[in-house]
Amino acid sequence: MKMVLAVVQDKDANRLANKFTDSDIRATKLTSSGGFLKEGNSTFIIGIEEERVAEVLQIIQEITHMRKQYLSPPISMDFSLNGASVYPIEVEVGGATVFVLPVENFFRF
Ligand code: 2BA
Repeated sequence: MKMVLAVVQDKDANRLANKFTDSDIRATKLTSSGGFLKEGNSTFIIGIEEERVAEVLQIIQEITHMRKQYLSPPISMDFSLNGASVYPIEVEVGGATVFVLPVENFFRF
């Protein structure tokens, strides 16, 4: 068995959860937030047989989309700053950030 951990954007999270249900893939959705943007995202925990990992990855890839987001720099009172430094910074947010981990034991009580 493997554990897939997938950090995805909130915009894709409901569609991804529905697709997992339709595909008979058990998943847990956690509310999370990115350390860099400090904005909400969703983290899925999926315990899955090794032979179905490729299927899980394919679903994640199919549903999630990379998007551009803008990070506003903090407002500075230092008017000597170069004007360019006050513009928002563009970042490309995945898609999905995915980890596949080995599972030593799996219990359901
Ligand atoms: P955030 O940490 O909010 O990062 C959002 C996006 O900001 C990242 O997209 C990346 O394009 C950019 N970014 C992150 N850290 C940066 C830095 N130090 N300098 C410049 N740009 C930076 P993604 O790489 O697609 O990551 C999306 C979200 O996935 C992250 O949200 C975080 O929640 C998670 N994530 C990404 N890499 C991770 C890792 N190695 N471990 C755990 N979570 C990770």
